Amino acid sequence: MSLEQFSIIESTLREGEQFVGANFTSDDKLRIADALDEFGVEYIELTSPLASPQSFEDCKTIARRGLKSKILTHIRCHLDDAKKALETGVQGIDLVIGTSSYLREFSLGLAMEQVIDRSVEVLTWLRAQSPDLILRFSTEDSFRSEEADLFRVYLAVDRVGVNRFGIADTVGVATPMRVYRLVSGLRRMVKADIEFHGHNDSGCAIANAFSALEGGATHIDTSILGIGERNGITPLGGLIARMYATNPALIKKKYRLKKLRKLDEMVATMVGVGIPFNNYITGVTAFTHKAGIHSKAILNNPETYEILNPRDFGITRYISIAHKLTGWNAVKDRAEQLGVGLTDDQIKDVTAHIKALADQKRIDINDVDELLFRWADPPTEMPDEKVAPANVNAK
Ligand code: HCA
Ligand code: CU
Repeated sequence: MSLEQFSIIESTLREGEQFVGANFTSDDKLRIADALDEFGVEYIELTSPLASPQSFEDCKTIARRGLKSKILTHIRCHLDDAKKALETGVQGIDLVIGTSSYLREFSLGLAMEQVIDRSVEVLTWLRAQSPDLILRFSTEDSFRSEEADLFRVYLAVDRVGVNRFGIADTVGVATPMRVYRLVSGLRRMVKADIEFHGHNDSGCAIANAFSALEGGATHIDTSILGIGERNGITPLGGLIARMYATNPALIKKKYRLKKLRKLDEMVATMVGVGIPFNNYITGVTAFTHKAGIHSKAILNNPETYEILNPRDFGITRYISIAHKLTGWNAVKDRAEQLGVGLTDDQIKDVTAHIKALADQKRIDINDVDELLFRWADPPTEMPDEKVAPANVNAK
């Protein structure tokens, strides 16, 4: 059910602000919020209004902006935080408190009983102030907390009437199986929505988010490019790739996928990083095919080696042909792009030549083009005007 009905809580403007390179101005925040809204995320989470005076002002401005995405802010479990958050006019407040012994001992200095009492106190107060506020309660470091402690605090808080429970893999220690077990356990106990927030320290953030949905979670936290503390959380694009692979029609309907590339590029620039070459969807090699066997099949039917259709994301696939693994079908396609008429036998000859040349040195698309023109009958000079490399919008 959740795989069809999930919502994204986009936390670039909260968890993402905790990325070492992030230092968003008010204007940056508005640009990010507007772009996320256009993309179609259901919720946007903002840094606590207590973080700084400007954070408070920005929360108010974004809350009043009339975006379709619901605006949330994120606070500690303190009455003072709750009061300030209410003043911002956001639609929902995400509360978090540490429940692992690490955080209770070395950060909060609270026993589990005190964690429960404080959570109930703050949530009860908030609920009394505003019956319509979307209230979320989350346990920081859930996967290094005692399961019995988690369920005790969840049940106590459930009686106050929270809309959503959060499970947070704060240190990136969880695995898909563990996430599935914890989420489905909670799913059986409470009726409220369930959110999963997963860090990526051991590379499981996307898989864990997916597993959470399979276990009955309803909301997933993301940030653009995954930015956040340390190496960050489930990336928006990665979650989109994962969910599209399961149900393309749903994802195409829910989100404006062609906006993803601009979002990734904009935030990469703002925080001073490049988009990794192997990034989901927007990485420079995400739709590049190389080996001859792959290229041939891609030219016949791209679904042979692609579960994501680049066109849905406004991106073009690319077939790389200037190397020793090349194949004659891809070389033929390039000859057709250049308008060089060669028979299949001739193309096979050129291909053998390309491979031999690539064994000697590193070659590029210009070397291939030159060979193709030379093989033409009569041989033709390569024109000055270059034909763009073999972007393939295969049949
Ligand atoms: C933090 C910790 C947090 C909170 C997640 C949540 C985490 O405040 O930086 O509110 O569910 O990873 O535990 O991001
Ligand atoms: Cu986090």
